Amino acid sequence: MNLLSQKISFYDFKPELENFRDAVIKGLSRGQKQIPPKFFYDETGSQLFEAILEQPEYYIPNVERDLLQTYADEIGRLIEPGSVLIEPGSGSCEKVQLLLESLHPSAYVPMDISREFLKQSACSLSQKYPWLPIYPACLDFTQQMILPHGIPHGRRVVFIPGSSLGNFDPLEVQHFLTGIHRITGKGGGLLVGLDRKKDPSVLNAAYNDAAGISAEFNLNLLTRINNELGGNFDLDRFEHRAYYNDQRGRIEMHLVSSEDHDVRVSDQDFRFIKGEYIHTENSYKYSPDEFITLANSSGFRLLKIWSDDKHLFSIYFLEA
Ligand code: AVI
Repeated sequence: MNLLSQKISFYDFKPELENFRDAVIKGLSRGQKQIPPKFFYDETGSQLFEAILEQPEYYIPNVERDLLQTYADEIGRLIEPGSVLIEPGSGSCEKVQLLLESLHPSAYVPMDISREFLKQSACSLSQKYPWLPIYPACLDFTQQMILPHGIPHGRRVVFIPGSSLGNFDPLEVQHFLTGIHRITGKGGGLLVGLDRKKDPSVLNAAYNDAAGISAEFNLNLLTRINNELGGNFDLDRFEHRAYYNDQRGRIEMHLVSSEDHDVRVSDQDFRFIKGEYIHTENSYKYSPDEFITLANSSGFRLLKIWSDDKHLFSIYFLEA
């Protein structure tokens, strides 16, 4: 599909991918071994993540979809038709489609680090919504938040669904939201979908699905290291562990070594002792008060919050 035949203006800010090898070597050399969760998402990892979204225990997508569908008109009125809608980490641009008819934005700015995926998603979105001007921006939104030139005037509203803010530390979230405040300007909006604190048994089940997909997703990181960095991780010597850390208010994902052994990656040896683990992900859970306080400290004030009956998940609309 030719981008020019559609209302698409593609901007490539040429994001520098953090070198996978450097990050892995650095992470495995630390006292507490760790690898950042963004490296989960090679092709297999992205497919496994899509499969997680289908697991009955992983309630987030269904609850968020129901909320967006139920309150789309109200959300549309609050955001105001004619706004410019910006989505960092837009991926397949699926969730925004639940809002487009009621929002009727003057432009949509999907942002993603994955160039081809961004182009494809923008093209199929444009086919479904030919009236919508789309300005896809290829960038790493955790490193740079820049808007493409030429986007229409109008209220700027940033959309962050899927609880993706939960994968950052609260301090990082505060910096990130402050950066968003800068680009929306005073009067701009922020629409966030974020997972809530709840009975730990519900959380533990969500990250330890019975079909074992979360475990496969976590362990795939080792397969990726073996394939791309010439590693010799033996997947039978590592176990997936995910549990709710009540003190920190977050799910932690680990890969735990089941015995003492050495692993070689890119010509470097790393010693694992039995029970030692690589920390691969945090997924913070927020009570509404906690998130509103955090957003306030970045200059946003709450206008409206929508939650499901079981208080599993909330969608917040805030104003800059
Ligand atoms: C992408 N992110 C919001 C997911 C989460 O729930 O933290 C990633 C995930 N990790 C394991 N399951 C899902």
